[in-house]
Amino acid sequence: MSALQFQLLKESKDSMARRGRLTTPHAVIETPVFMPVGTQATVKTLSPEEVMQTGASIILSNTYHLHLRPGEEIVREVGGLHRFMNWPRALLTDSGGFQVFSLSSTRKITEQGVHFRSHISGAPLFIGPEESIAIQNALGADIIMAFDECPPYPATREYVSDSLARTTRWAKRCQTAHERTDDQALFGIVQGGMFRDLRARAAEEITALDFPGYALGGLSVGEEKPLMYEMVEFTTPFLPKDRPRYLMGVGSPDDLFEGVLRGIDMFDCVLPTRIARNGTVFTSRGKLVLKNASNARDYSPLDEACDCYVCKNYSRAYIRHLLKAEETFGIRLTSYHNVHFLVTLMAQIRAAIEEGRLLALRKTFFENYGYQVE
Ligand code: PRF
Ligand code: ZN
Repeated sequence: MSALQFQLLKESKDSMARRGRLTTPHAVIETPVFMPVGTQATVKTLSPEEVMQTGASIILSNTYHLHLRPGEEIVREVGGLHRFMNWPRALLTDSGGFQVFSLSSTRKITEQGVHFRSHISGAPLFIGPEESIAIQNALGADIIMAFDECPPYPATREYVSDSLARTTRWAKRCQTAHERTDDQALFGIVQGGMFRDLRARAAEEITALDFPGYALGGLSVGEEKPLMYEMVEFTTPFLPKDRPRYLMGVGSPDDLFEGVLRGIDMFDCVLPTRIARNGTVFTSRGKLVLKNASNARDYSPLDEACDCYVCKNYSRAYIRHLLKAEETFGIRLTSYHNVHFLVTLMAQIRAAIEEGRLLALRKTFFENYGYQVE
């Protein structure tokens, strides 16, 4: 029994969108899917029961953070990450490659791996492909990621070319190091920066290694959105149709539509929980900044079109008051609503793919949300 099955249920006729089903040891995941981020083994401010009530079936967590604190040995000892955080559904861990670059200081990259300093203690540390996989095997997520390098943007083609060659060599070492093939699926990551030929080369090299799923890395790193969409559209045709495709670190409402239309099945993003902690919520009519004075006497829900627990029970005025008073319940309510919003949007996208009306849904969504489509 392999750790992961992917069924392609339907392909759109008028776009590259796909409707699929991922079966993992802990959950059956309908795709396209949005994965809320639980960096430190918690989706910030929410209990696992609450995350489940939003409809989420899989959470992303981070190797880098859990290795630094509490350390994978503690997680392994109690029976793995699912039990440690009391989340019974599916988990995906990112490899640490990206976080080492975005969070730690004084990193040095060698063929062996990355030397860096902990952003918590300052201690010198090292993670390479073998270390990342050993940590991810100890954590026990359903899906684990290859250890890669995400080049900065902009970067020269020479840098990106050398970097992607190293990412391919690391990907092979990850496969060799991976010991829990029965219950953990290891995904490959396609890098290549913003260069089409390098994306093509990366996709060919990584798919030749035959992973059960493929991620697009190195996107949403500061480039303009049209360029990101162009790179996604160019790259997905190089990936096998019968494997899931994951666009890493991407997940605003517009990005979800644009990614799905270009053949992406999985997304993760800190956006819903991050903006929630600044008091901003997604609504069907665009983003709402709760602290604005216009909400002080607004007794309507965050979103009239939302049927979540928060929108059924609390007003904009009340939640604004909580945020202004720095009551933690306020950011719990905005976090819950925002995660529910993206998970529900994805369910609407899946239904639209099934019924052949994804482009129509996108048009009405953006007319209301305030963007102009076409
Ligand atoms: N690699 C890994 N994780 C990531 C990325 C990447 O390129 C990105 C880029 N958006 C987000 N998370 N391993
Ligand atoms: Zn709501």
